[in-house]
Amino acid sequence: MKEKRLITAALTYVNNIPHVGHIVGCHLPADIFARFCRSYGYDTTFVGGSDMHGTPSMVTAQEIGVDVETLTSTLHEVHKKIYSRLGISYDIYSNTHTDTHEEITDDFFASLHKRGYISEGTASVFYCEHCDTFLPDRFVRGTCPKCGNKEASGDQCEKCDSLFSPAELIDAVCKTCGNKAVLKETKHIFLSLSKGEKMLEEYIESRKDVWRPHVYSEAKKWLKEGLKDRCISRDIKWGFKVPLEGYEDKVFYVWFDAPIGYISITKELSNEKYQDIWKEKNGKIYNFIGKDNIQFHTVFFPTMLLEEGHYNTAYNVVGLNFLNFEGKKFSKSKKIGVFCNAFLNDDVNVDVDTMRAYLTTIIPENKDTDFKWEEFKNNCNSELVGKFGNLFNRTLNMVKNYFNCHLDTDLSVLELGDADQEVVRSIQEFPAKIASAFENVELREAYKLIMNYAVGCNGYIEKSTPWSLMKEGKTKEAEKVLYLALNVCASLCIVASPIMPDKTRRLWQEQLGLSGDPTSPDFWQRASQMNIPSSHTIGEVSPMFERLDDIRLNEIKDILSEPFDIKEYFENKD
Ligand code: B3M
Ligand code: ZN
Repeated sequence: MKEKRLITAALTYVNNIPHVGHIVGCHLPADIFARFCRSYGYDTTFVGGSDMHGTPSMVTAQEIGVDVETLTSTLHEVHKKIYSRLGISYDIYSNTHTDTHEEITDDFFASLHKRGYISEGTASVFYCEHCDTFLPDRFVRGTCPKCGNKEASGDQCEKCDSLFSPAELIDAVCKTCGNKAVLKETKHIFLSLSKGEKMLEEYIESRKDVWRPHVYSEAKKWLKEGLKDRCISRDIKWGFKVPLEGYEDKVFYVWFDAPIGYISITKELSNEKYQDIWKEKNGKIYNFIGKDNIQFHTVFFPTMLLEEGHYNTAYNVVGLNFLNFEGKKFSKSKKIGVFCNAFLNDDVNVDVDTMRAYLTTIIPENKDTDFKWEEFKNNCNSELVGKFGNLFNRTLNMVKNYFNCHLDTDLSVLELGDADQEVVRSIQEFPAKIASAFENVELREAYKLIMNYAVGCNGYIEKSTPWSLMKEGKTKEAEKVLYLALNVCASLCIVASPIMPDKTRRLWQEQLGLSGDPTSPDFWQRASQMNIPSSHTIGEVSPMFERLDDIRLNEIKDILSEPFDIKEYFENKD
């Protein structure tokens, strides 16, 4: 039976639209991995969605003057469209404001309550007397107790990544009106994390060899500090109401319901998959997340799952680092970055796979990385055009020019010299090496190997000089070289398809003239075989990748550097 895999990408807040940092730090790596898994033959499910609740959306809604429900449901559709345009192959992209999600969240809570993991107590919450309202964490600003950053929000500091309780925040003010924020006692519900500590420790230990070292060590660090009970209700209006008497005016803390979204979105896709993967624990779960979410995915959520007792936990938590832009932090207000709103236009003139290929080279797998336009151009010109595309182009063109698009080769009776044998060996060996890089979620390494594979075959053509063979009348020899090179091209289409799904499908079908689709499930096994029939006619030949000069690069830059004006978007929407 096929191994089942559920791949999740962090559920994005919909308080704005994604920039390229969100894509490269989560959606794209999850997608490449999911595409690989499907192709390799795993029974793969890839789920994602929008994190609708929480205060980030409330802050934006207030700023631009729309209600939070309209804001989130509209932006949810915008996100969905952008991911689909970027080839992110979600089996479902839903959100956390659905009936299914509310039902599962309520059941989850009831079960935790029944099992004795929920307690009632009081918490000191910021209150603004001027605005006459409780202030959620993001509506409060103050000085971080750990690093002194003056722009910390109520419960976390973006500068030093620490989380703290509101009482620890220094000189708190209301973000809306700037007046002093005071702490007020109100009653709340708490999740006991300490009761689950033992189970969590065993779980984290069991993941030691699978999680990346920085993920594992961060989980251990939190464990060592000791798990404090965590308040899971909030005095705000946006979110799911806490289903407990006396708490009717409170909603669940966003980080309580959001990760349960992975479960409910799976169920929304298919009840069978939900039962199988989450309940029967058949299969491996992979969570792709940014580094600021590691604590929630290695400590908070697993403890919830272990205490609830009926659900599967993640096999791997793939924690990714951050992407900077030309050495600076992404910033909409300073127009620093690459924004994705351009992809909302159906006719945007930017090649998606060229972008995906470059982004793959800067996936922040082990450390923060940098987006650089110059590198984008170089990757396009020297890797995609110069290596990968060049191999297809020259091979196909020679088949067209020397053999009128048709090869008749019987490999079984051909005499293979050393160079031929080496290229045959590369077809047998490279796909397995590339698969193992994908399998370990080393996607940059996979990309490098793919390029090396293409370079190896370019070298073979250089060495074998089919053009001279033709001049010397050694037609059969030349045909053999081209036949082997064509097979490398076919194999490359399969192994590169998780990264460049559109280009590889088109190369396979339109240019190599092969049937089937290299991006479809279970195709990978063909990557180490000879896919070109002994009597074969190729398709239309044309360059698949466009060389970028500075003029074209600047055009692309202009298209993608335009920040999204959310206020204007909502004003002009209807
Ligand atoms: N929405 C944080 C973020 O978008 C949060 C992730 C939830 S994953 C369950 O970065
Ligand atoms: Zn106020």
